[in-house]
Amino acid sequence: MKLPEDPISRRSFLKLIGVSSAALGLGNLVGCLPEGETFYLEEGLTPDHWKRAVCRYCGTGCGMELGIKGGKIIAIRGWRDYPVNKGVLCLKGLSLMYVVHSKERAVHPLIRNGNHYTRASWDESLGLVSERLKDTVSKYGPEAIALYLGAQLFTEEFFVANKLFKGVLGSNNVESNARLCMASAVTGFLTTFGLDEPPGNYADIDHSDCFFLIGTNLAEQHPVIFARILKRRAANKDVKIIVADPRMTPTAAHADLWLPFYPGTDIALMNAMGHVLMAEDYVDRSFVDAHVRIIEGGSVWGPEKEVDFQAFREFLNDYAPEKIAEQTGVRPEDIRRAAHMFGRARTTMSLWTMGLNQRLWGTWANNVVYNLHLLTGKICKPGSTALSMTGQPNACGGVREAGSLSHILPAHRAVKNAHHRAEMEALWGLERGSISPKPGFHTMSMFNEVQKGNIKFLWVACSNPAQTLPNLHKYLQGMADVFMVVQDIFPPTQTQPDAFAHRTAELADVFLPSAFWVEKGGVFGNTERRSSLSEKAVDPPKGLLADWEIFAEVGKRMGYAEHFQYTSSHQIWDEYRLATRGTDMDLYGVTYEKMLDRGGVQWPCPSVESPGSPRRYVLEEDLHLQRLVRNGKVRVGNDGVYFYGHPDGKAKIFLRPQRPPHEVPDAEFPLYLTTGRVIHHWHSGTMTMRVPWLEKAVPSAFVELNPTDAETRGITDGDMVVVVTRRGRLTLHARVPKLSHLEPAGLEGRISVPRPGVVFIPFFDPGKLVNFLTVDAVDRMSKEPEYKICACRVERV
Ligand SMILES: Nc1nc2c(c(=O)[nH]1)N[C@H]1C(S)=C(S)[C@@H](COP(=O)(O)OP(=O)(O)OC[C@H]3O[C@@H](n4cnc5c(=O)[nH]c(N)nc54)[C@H](O)[C@@H]3O)O[C@H]1N2
Ligand SMILES: Nc1nc2c(c(=O)[nH]1)N[C@H]1C(S)=C(S)[C@@H](COP(=O)(O)OP(=O)(O)OC[C@H]3O[C@@H](n4cnc5c(=O)[nH]c(N)nc54)[C@H](O)[C@@H]3O)O[C@H]1N2
Ligand code: SF4
Ligand SMILES: [Mo]
Repeated sequence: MKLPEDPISRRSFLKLIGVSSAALGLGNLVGCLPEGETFYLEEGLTPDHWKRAVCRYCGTGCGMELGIKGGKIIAIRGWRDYPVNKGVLCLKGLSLMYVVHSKERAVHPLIRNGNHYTRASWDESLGLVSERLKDTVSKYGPEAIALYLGAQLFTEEFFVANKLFKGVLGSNNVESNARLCMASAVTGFLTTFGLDEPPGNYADIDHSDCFFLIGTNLAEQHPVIFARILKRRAANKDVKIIVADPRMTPTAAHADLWLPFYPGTDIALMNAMGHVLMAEDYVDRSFVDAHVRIIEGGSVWGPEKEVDFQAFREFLNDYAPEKIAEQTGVRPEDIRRAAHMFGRARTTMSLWTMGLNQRLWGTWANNVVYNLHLLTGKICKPGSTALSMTGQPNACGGVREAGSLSHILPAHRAVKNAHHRAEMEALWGLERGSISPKPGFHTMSMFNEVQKGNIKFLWVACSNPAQTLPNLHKYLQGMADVFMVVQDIFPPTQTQPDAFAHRTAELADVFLPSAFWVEKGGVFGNTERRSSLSEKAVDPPKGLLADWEIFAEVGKRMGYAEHFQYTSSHQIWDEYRLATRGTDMDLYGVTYEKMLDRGGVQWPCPSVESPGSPRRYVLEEDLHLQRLVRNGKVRVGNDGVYFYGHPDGKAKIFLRPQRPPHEVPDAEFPLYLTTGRVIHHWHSGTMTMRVPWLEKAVPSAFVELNPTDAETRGITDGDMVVVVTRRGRLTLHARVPKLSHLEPAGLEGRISVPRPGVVFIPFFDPGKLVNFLTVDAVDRMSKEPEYKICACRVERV
């Protein structure tokens, strides 16, 4: 198959893939390359050899094989027996060759000189970075420096970056963009189970009879996982899919039941499902009695009060479907139907992403999903689980596991814990007391400190915060004023059209180009606790270093050479394995060789001989639990389930009430604005906007309106409109799908439409920054911003 460049063949390309998907029983799901097919850059090319890699886009973590000829990638196919994707790949994964071999790749370090950049040598630019870092620490202390990393770096790169900042320089101001993404999932795990990361895995999909998808657009954002779900349903007619989302998305279009609630009312919706499950006795009382405590905890991390089952029943009484129908905008009979499907199915699996996490009450929303599974005992069994889907390839591995947030250290250790600090200091060969006991700034407060001038040195690697932070008007000046190092694969080019602008790089004082994923190799840790090795496939453009080499080089130049004597990422991984040994996320048994051989390994994996742990908290499958039992630390009952994250071995059901979002519509701003993604583009678009057929398919941002809201404003499809919030305004074209009714069967392919009262704008377009409009209010527990909800008005230009 040839990868098309013009829009005509792009159309036939999509059709081709669509047809193949239909043959797989996937209906009108487009955007996936089926197993067994290969993409060639041009017809007639034959690769010299093939290399195995793991896709660096989403947190699905698909295995792929790259065909190489003359040092270039010329073909891509799915890794056939890879357990995650079994040979299937999506559009983004396939577009790799256009990004890696783009003529616009950054190949020289640059140093700012007033309004323009001068090309600099590595020696000069790394010298400047090291000097400046040293001066800042000695003048203002370690709290005046900060490092902001993207969760698309390899685990080894995070490990070295943490060693440099938290270990050697004594600054815990290390954050990752996963704060904007997975932080509420983390606090959800920590409160309910006591430990981060999920009990179940993707394999549960193949055993599930009911899927509850809430606040996730899998068909566009995790297409390979959605394909796996559709395949399950195609093979088993009793399987049902429920989609709860304020928009009719391509995901919802495939649903058996769509629940179109108003943004921010999903806690009420899920509590109402809980009410029905309770009232109609879908409860697994013996599971609850054995494994669950019920907690009333209205406050943030405040004191918790244990209550009895009756108190939970009474709490849910306020959420009878009839009582919350008006507030949520969902018909009571639909909520009942959803609860029946959830409760009646032999096995039920929930999946969610940013619709629940990027919220003022994101942690609570995560808790409430777990409530439904704990109440019905539909967890820790094949096909029954609640799986928080990860956004980026290494938000689990590099960020959460390797400790790349300002309050944590590698392997689920805490900055505040003296014993944990001492362990890391010993492992890193540092003096006792090198790591500061004070957590650093979380992302939004970090950029606030930049704005206030308290942070004097900011280093951004593999992220584009000047486009992707919320409420941007508040933070851009700070980023322009601070001394900022930007490390990216695409440069600041001020002569380009807006569509290719790099909003962060263009504010840099020093720009460092880095090698791309397939040019360096390393490990990603995906949604399901799977660590996978992606091999180096091709050489980087001449002179480029891997991100970890840049961090190590700066460490050496600052006078800490003995701590950064690495010659390969393999060495770094082996040091990191030791840091995890004996912990609940034991990776000691996960070697480079084993990851390649098996297609990734799921932790806990305490020994080189052990296969890893597909399901957690289940004696039969969880190697950490087996160790605890062997050592006489815990005793497990007949069903083998034990939630060892909490001292009493029980998970918690929390009584979480519905609360309003930060901003709700009013007379002046009568509509909800929600933001997110399209299948064609990755985040800030630096990579996918450079793929001709993706850029042509969706060249610019748009605002999606329901036909009823468009009609009352005299807006028709394609009109230029202005969207206004309390923080800013944006002019863009309107997308008004022609739909007279909103039923799943009425929607085809990629079209989506919000429910009445809601509009949607994607954030990929550097020329139309929707983040001038969004709010920067954060969840009080996770500190994740509420990108998903604010109030706006829309007017014709
Ligand atoms: N093509 C593509 N794929 C990607 C990415 C990409 O940029 N492009 N990014 C990756 C990353 S990092 C992430 S985090 C994931 C994100 O993946 P998703 O979370 O699936 O995608 P989003 O578009 O951010 O938002 C998901 C849904 O939330 C809904 N929503 C809006 N308001 C609410 C609400 O109040 N409650 C609920 N429950 N839902 C609401 C929106 O209508 C939307 O359909 O995608 C990953 N995959
Ligand atoms: N309005 C709105 N805003 C959002 C969201 C939303 O839903 N709505 N979602 C939020 C979420 S969930 C996320 S995850 C963030 C993502 O936000 P960002 O991380 O800021 O966005 P990316 O475009 O992924 O930035 C990655 C950068 O790394 C560069 N890069 C790629 N590979 C490498 C490499 O190997 N090394 C280096 N050094 N650089 C590399 C790319 O060119 C790009 O500039 O956006 C957040 N912002
Ligand atoms: S689903 Fe995600 S990991 Fe898989 S090919 Fe697509 S972007 Fe890559
Ligand atoms: Mo994300």
